[in-house]
Amino acid sequence: RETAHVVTVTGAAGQIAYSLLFRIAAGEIFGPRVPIELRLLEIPSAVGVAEGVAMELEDAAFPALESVSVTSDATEAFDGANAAFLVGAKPRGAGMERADLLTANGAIFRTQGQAINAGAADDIRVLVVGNPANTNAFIAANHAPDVPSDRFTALMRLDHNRALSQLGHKLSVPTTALGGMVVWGNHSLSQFPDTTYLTVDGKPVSGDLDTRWIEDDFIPRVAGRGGEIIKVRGSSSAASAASAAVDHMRDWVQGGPEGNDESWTTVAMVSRGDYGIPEGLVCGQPVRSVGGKLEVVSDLEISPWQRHRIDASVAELISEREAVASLGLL
Ligand code: NAX
Repeated sequence: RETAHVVTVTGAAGQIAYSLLFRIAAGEIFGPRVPIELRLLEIPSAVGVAEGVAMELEDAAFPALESVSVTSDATEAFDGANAAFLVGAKPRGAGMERADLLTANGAIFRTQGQAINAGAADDIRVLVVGNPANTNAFIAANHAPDVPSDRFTALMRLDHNRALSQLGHKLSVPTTALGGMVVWGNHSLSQFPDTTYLTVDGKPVSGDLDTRWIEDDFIPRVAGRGGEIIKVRGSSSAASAASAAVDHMRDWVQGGPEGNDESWTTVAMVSRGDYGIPEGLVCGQPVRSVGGKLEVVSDLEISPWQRHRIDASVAELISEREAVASLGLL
C-alpha cells in the first residue's frame, strides 16, 4: 500500500467542511484508491463538533480513508501535509469593522502560513477558502518564505462555476461544452467574470452575447450570487463551495480541466506580474494545470474595457494589502 497523502482541513466543524471532508475521503482529489490521512484543525471550542464529524467520516468506511485526527494545534495539523484546505476563518460579526476582521483573520493566516512553512511536505498545495480568501492567501504566503509562492492559491472556482452555470442556461448548452471562461480579480463584488474568450464546443461565441446582458445581468448576478444564496437558502453557500474546492484541488493534482490543453479555469494565484497585476497579489487569473503545476495563461489580448474592469478589482486587492500592512500583519 502507498504511503498516505496527508490532507489538512481547517474550519472542520463548519458547514463547508461538512460537505468537503466527505468528498476528499471518497477519493475525489487524489483518486479513489490513494490512501488519505485527514487532519482536522479547529479552534478549541469547536474541537468537540469536529470530533463528531471525524466519527461520521469513520462510519462511512471510505476505502481510501486511512485515518482521521482532530487538533487545535496548527503545527500538528500541517506537519507533513501534502494538501491543505484553509476553510476556517473569522466571520464578520455585527458591528465589526473591516479592520477588526482583517486583524482577526490576519492572525489566523499568519499562524497557519508559519506552520505550513515549518512542517508541510515539499509538494504542499494550499487552497484558501475562508474570506477574505485572496488576502488571507496573501498573508499565509507571506509567512511561508520557504514555500514557493505558486503553492498558495485562493478559491475563485466557485465564481467560475457560477458563471458557467449562468452561461449554460443562457446559451442552452451543457456547462461541459463551455470553455475560455475566466473570473479576474478578487473573490468579492468587484470581481470580473469575463466572457471575452468564451467558446462553445471550441468555437468562439462571445460576439453572440448581448453586451447589455453581460454588464447589467450576468456580471452582477455572478458576483452577487453568494448574497443571493444567503437570501434564498438562509445561510451561505456550502456544498457548492466545497464542490468548487474539490474541482480546484483535483485539477491541480491531476491536471486539467478535462485534460484539454486549450482550456483553462480560474485560480486566484500569486501574481508574477502577468496582465499588469502587481507582483505578490493573489488574483483570479486564467490558469492551466500541467504536470501538477499551475501555469497562468499569460498571452491573452486585453481590451480597454477589460483593462478597466480588471484594474477596478485589482485596486481593491491593493487596498486590502495596504490595510494588512498597516495593521502590521506582514
Ligand atoms: P462556518 O462558520 O460554518 O465554519 C467556519 C469554521 O471555521 C468554524 O467551525 C470555526 O470554528 C472555524 N475556525 C475559525 N477560526 C479557525 C482557526 N483559526 N482555525 C481553524 N478553524 C477555525 O463557515 P463556512 O460556511 O464553512 O465558511 C467558511 C469560510 O468560507 C467563510 O470565511 C466564508 O466566508 C468562506 N467562503 C468562501 C467562498 C469562496 O468562494 N472563496 C464561498 C463560500 C464561503 O462563503
